[in-house]
Amino acid sequence: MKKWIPIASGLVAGFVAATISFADFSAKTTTEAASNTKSDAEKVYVPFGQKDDYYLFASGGHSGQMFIYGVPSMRQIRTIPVFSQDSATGYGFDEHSKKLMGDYTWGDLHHPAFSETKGEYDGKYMFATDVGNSRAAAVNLETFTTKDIINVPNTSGPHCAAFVTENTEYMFLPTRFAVPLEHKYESLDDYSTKYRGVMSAVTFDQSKEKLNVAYQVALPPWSYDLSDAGKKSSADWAVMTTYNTEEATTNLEINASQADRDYIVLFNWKELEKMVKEGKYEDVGGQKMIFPEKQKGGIYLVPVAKSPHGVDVTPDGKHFIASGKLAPTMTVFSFEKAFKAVENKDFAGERNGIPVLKYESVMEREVNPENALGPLHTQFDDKGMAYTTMFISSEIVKWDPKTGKTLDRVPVQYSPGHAVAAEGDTVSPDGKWLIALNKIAKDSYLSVGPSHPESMQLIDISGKMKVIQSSPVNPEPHYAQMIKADKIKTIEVYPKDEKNKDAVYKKDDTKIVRNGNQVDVYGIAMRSKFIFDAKAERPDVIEVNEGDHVRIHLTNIDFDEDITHGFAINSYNLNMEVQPGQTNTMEFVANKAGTYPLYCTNFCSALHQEMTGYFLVKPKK
Ligand code: RUQ
Ligand code: CUA
Repeated sequence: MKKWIPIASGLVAGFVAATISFADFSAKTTTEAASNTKSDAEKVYVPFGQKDDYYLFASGGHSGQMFIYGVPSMRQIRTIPVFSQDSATGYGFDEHSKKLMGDYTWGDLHHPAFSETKGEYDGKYMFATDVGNSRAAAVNLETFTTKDIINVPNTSGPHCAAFVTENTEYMFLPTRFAVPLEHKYESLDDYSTKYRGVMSAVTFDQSKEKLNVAYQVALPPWSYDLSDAGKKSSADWAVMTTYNTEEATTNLEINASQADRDYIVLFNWKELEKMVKEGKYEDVGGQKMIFPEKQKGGIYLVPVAKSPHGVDVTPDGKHFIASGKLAPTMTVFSFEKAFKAVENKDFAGERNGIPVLKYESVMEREVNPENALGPLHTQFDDKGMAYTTMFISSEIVKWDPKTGKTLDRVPVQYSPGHAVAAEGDTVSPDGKWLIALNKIAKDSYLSVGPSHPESMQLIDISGKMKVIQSSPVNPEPHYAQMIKADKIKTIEVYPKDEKNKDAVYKKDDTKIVRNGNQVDVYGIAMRSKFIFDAKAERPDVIEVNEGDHVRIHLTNIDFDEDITHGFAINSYNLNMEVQPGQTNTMEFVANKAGTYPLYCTNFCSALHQEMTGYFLVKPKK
């Protein structure tokens, strides 16, 4: 396979035009594939009756969803709707999820992050942010459902998230786009003075399953790209990369790549927390906003080669590694050196009121693997070795952060953004499997027209790196995390909730209650019928008047794993799922008179086709 070298003169052009020379790769024919050694095939083959060792949670990008795969089989198991409507599960149609989604119907989900305990994934929750509509979400991993979504005020595009601290104290959401505080109108001529990049510290209350913005920091009007929380000795700290410190307001492609250096923002969240406790903040639209130019301490800048992208903390928490994007360099920085520089006030001046640490004082080594271009993100194995994606030269480079020595490299097809190793960003990576999350899949799968899926290539890292499996994935895996399968403890059925006023578990308790033009249906779904009012002549019929405000509460009383029911009303654009034991509510105005069949959308028994009824809407006159 020919190695791709950028033909465009500058690296900037190379990155932008990194649509790569595809000439030499085409999908292997079946015969060629058969020549794969049997052991490779065996490694990824999970026979029927056995299960995968890992769950992979992949970001679904602008699909607004999260995709769940098994590893090593690379078979997709589930899609979790988070920021977008999903008629398969009724997400965005039933009351709870409609409320969560508010006025939005889509999202751009980046960077899923597991909740952590002592720096290890604990398998309880998954968090993610929405770059498209500036939200954050929490997904419960007992049920694989979205439990909370918040709009994050004062921010635009929290791309640089979510990365949680060692014990899920916070996740930090710095933003990609600078905007004036409170989203006010301000001329772009006043960009440098009126615009801000805001970092939000978000907490999650597990008992209430609620997210909350604890405080915010008004950072300079730069773009914040990626972040990572410290570990062990650096656990109180977090780091994030910036670009466009030029404060360009147009043609960023060129104007944001002028300066030779941008910065890593280094902050101590314990210090910031203390400032908030001491009242050292201002109220901005109801948020506690820290202004670093007024409240000194806790935030520092570390110069780094221009327009960095990823920044990753090593498993031992001693170093952070910035990846160049436009500079072909991984820069290893030392937390210890940074702490010393902070302590000794070893500053090289200030930028926007924030002290700048001296590059030489904090930098430990610059690593430039030969011909490797476009380093973006780094993951780790159990020996502390680093695996960095090379977007432009389309490969993964394995190297030793302690020596900078290149140890191995493997080409991938093509243009990897992130990569993910098994538990690869925890304090104890497993040292098993690495998956390259490739932006371009050209030639890898059967063609589906001009646009292709993205590709995830499974790499065996137990010896010399080798790609041994590849799986298409829908747009767009910005990042993924891989967790040991036995850490996830799902429930089989929703437990009875006698306190839930909407729930009905006995046929005799079903009823239709009218209050003025408000109609509440307390019904049951079971194999293979709906019962809305057991005492009625036709228990599976709901009759209302045109204009009535209708709430249909349905409880699935099949306490039997996987016996899920759907509930749709023909031509009313409504569908929701009621999982085993679950109570779900659908709310709408019956604004169309007529006769509308209702039916179960999930094939649940041999008599599923019989699981129907009628929704009758009497015309006004
Ligand atoms: S970014 S390809 Cu949305 Cu994580 Cu680096
Ligand atoms: Cu219930 Cu089909």
